[in-house]
Amino acid sequence: MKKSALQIARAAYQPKLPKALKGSLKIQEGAPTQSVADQDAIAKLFPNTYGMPVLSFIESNEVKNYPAINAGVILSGGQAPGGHNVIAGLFDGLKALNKDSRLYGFLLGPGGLVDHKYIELTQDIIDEYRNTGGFDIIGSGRTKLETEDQFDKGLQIIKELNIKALVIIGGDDSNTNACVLAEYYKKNNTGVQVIGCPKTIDGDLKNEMIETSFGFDTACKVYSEVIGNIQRDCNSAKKYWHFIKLMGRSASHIALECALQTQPNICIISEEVEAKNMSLDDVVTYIAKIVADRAAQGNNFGTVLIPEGLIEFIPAMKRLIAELNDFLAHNSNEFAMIKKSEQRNYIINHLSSENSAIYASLPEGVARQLSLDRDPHGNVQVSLIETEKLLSEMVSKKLAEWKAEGKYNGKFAAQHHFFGYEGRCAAPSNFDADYCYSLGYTAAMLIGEGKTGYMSSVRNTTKPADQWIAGGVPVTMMMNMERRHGEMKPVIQKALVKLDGAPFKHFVAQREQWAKETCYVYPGPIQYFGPTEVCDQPTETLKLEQA
Ligand code: FBP
Repeated sequence: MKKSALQIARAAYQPKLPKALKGSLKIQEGAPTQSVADQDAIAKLFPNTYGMPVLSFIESNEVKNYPAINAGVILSGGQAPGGHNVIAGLFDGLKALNKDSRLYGFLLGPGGLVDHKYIELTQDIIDEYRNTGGFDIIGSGRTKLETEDQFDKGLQIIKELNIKALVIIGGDDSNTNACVLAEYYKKNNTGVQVIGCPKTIDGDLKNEMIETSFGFDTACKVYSEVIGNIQRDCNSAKKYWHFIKLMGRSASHIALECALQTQPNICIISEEVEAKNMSLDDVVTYIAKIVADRAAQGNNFGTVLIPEGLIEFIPAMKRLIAELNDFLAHNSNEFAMIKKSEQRNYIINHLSSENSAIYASLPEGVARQLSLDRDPHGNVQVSLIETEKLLSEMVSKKLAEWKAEGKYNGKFAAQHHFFGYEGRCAAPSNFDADYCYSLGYTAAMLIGEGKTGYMSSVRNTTKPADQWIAGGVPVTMMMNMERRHGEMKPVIQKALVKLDGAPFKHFVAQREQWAKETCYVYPGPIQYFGPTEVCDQPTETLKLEQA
C-alpha cells in the first residue's frame, strides 16, 4: 500500500494513556447501579447483568499473572475516526496481560461473527493501522445481532477459536445488542464475556459516565475546517447563502459543535425545534427573516447549518414518522406487494387524516425516503433526505412572497452542501487517537478482570491524558424502554442536545449577534504535530460540559 507522508509520520505517534493503565492496576468498585429509567422492566430482562457497580482502574504495586486470553473484536455501524486505535489498544492491552494472548477480528460487522468470517489480527497487521482513520482493518456492517439463533451461531466460532471475550465497538444500538448478548452468554454459562466501546461521530452515546463517543472530535473538526473555508469564500464573494447539512442521524450535537467552532449566521438545533413545537414553515420563516434582515444591511450572503435529523424532530413530522413506522412494521408483507408507483397513494389512503395530509404535501423524494428506506435498526435514513435543498427552496419561495409584498428587497442565491461521510474516516485527531487507544486498552483490562456486560469508559477527558480515569460502566445502567418496530424494547437512551446544557446556552447567548454581523471563525485543518493548544484541544462541547 502506498502511504502519504503524513501517514508515515503519523504511524510513529504513541497515543497517550491514563496513568493507571501504564503499569499494574487494580479495580475500585462503586455502588450498585440502576438503569436511567424503567428500572423494574430492565432488571427483569437482564437478571444476570443488572445492577453491577461502576468500575475504576487505579494504580497498584501488586503484580498479577494473567493467563493467555483469546479475544474477538467487531466494528459495528457507521465508521468513526479512531476505530483502528481502539483495536490497537485492545491488542496491546491483551499482550500486556499475557504475551501469548491472541486477537481475532470478525469481518464486516456483526455479520462476521454469525457467518464465521474472521482474521487473526497479528502484530504486523495492527502496526499497519495504528493512528489511521477508517474501519478497513476488518470492515464494518449494520447487521443487527438480536436473535438467539445468531448468538448460538456466534458461540460456535467463539468456542472453535477458544475465544474468552468479545469486544463490540459500536453506537447505542450496537451496544444495546452487546448487552443482550452478554446477558444471554452469562445466562447460559458459556464463560464468554462481552465488552462494549462507545463509538459514533453523532456524539449521542454519552451520559454521566461516558463523556463522549469516539470519532465526534475528529469528525466535527473536519466539518468545521470546511465550514470555515466556505465562510471565508462566502465573505469574499458576498453573493451566496450556503445551506450546509451536517451528519448526525438524530441528535444535533455535530451541528451545535460546528456552530461553536465556526460561528455561522444560522444554526438550527432539532431539539429546540421540537421543544418549541415548530412547524416546517416556522423553521423556514426563522431562516428567511435572518436572510431578509441581513439583506437590509446590504449583506446578501450567509451560512446556515442544518442537522440531518431535523425532519424527524418537527413535531408534526415526528407523529407522521411514528405512525408510518408502526404501520410499515405491521403491514410489511402487504406493502412489499404494492407496485412502486402505487406505494405513495397506498400510504396516503391508510394513514390517519392528519398524517395523511402532511405526507401528501411532502415533495416526492422526501416522502419516498420516509416511507421506504429503513436501516436494519428501523431508523429512517435521514442522511439521504436533502433537507438543505428542501429548506433553501422553501426560503426562496417565502422571500419571493415577501418581495411581492414589498417586505424584502435583496438577492437570494443558494449553494448546497452535505458534510457527512468525508468526516467519518479522517485520521483521528490527537484527542481521538489517545481516547480510542485508551478505550481499547481499558477493554482489555476489563476482560483480564473477568467482567462482562460493561462498556469501556474513560473519563476526565478535558484534563491531560495522564489524569484520565479508565474503568467500566454496566451497559444496563444506560438503558430504558422505547418503542421500536411497534414493540417496547430495552435500549440505551440516546443523548440528545440538552436545552438547559452549557453548550446550547452558550450558543443561544451569541446567535443573534452571529446572525446580524459576520463573526465567522476559521478553524483550519486538524493539526497532528505542534503546540498542545493547537493539537490537543477537545471539542467545545466537552469543554463547556465539563467546565
Ligand atoms: P452510527 O450511529 O452507526 O455511528 O452511524 C452514524 C451515521 O454516520 C449517521 O450520522 C448517519 O446518519 C448514518 O451513520 C449513515 O449511515 P450509512 O453509513 O449506513 O449511510
